[in-house]
Amino acid sequence: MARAIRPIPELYEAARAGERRALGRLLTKVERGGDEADRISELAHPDAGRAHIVGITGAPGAGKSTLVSRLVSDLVTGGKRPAVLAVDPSSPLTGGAILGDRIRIDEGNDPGEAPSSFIRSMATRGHSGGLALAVPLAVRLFDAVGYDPVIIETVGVGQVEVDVVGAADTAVVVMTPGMGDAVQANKAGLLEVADVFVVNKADRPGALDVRRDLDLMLDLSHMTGQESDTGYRPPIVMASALNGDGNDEVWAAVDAHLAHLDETGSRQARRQHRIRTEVRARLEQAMARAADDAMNAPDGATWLGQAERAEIAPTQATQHLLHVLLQPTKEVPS
Ligand SMILES: Nc1nc2c(ncn2[C@@H]2O[C@H](COP(=O)(O)OP(=O)(O)O)[C@@H](O)[C@H]2O)c(=O)[nH]1
Ligand SMILES: [Mg+2]
Repeated sequence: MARAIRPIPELYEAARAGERRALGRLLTKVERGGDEADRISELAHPDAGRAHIVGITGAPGAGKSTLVSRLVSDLVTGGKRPAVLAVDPSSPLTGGAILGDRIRIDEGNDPGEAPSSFIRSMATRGHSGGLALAVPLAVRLFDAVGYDPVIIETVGVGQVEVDVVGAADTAVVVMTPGMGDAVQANKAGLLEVADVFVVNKADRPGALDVRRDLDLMLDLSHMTGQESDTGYRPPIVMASALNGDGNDEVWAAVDAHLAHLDETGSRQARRQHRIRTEVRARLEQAMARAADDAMNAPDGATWLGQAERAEIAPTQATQHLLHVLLQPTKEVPS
């Protein structure tokens, strides 16, 4: 029996009323991108803007999922409604899905129950640059339907992850002993984006060395970090996510950073930076699509053919193609 297809505004209202399945459907559309995703963005936009957006990154195996799952339980106990977006740029099958199942089981949520937390893993499914569009939109949706905080967990410490996490209100970088993590983090540019450092697996030998290395690097780089101009130095919190030690301190540091953002007015600056980054990513994607269209358009193909036969220089073909590309074909929506 075919199930009725619910229109997007109806799904959105259901998600706002707490229906998990409706939110899940919307997130699937967000992940797919395109017109439906744009529609969701426009619906969610007026209702969003309240949630504290927290990014968590660190090398695979650092204990991010363990930590996040603990934090989520604590937040729910404290009366919050956290959402987690586990971002994996490479694979559609991530630990995020496993984490989600684990937390759902822990909480005993059933589909009809008002959700106190929501965990979703997201992959690009082969679309490069897709995350740059899908992540901010998924975060906006979580925010709009009432989740706060919205936690973004990444799988690794590549450029994509650094970008994603660096765009959060609060960026948490998780390190562990014995992996040369402090040096790696420095290389990956994490010192610049981190607002809170967590040295996890503090139950293992070498944790204090990581702390010392980090401290030293922060000294040398003369307090880099996004808030350095406001005199903020990212704190280093020792934790053992596995047995829960230091988890309260981790969240206290995250909260303290948010308070700092609010005091200094930097939260608005972060929001603007995020919007700018999202608009740029959308523009770049639209331009890339337009470039392909221009090369396939009859006029464009003619110029391209001439360049291919070396009758004109590629630069000349490009100039002509730019004209084709910039032909106004679509009306600008009001
Ligand atoms: N000894 C120790 N192991 C931990 C701690 N936190 C996580 N782990 C273990 O480290 C492994 C990787 O954890 P996971 O949360 O999946 O890491 P992720 O890849 O960063 O998400 C798992 O086997 C965890 O049980 C900790 O504080 N101490
Ligand atoms: Mg994980």
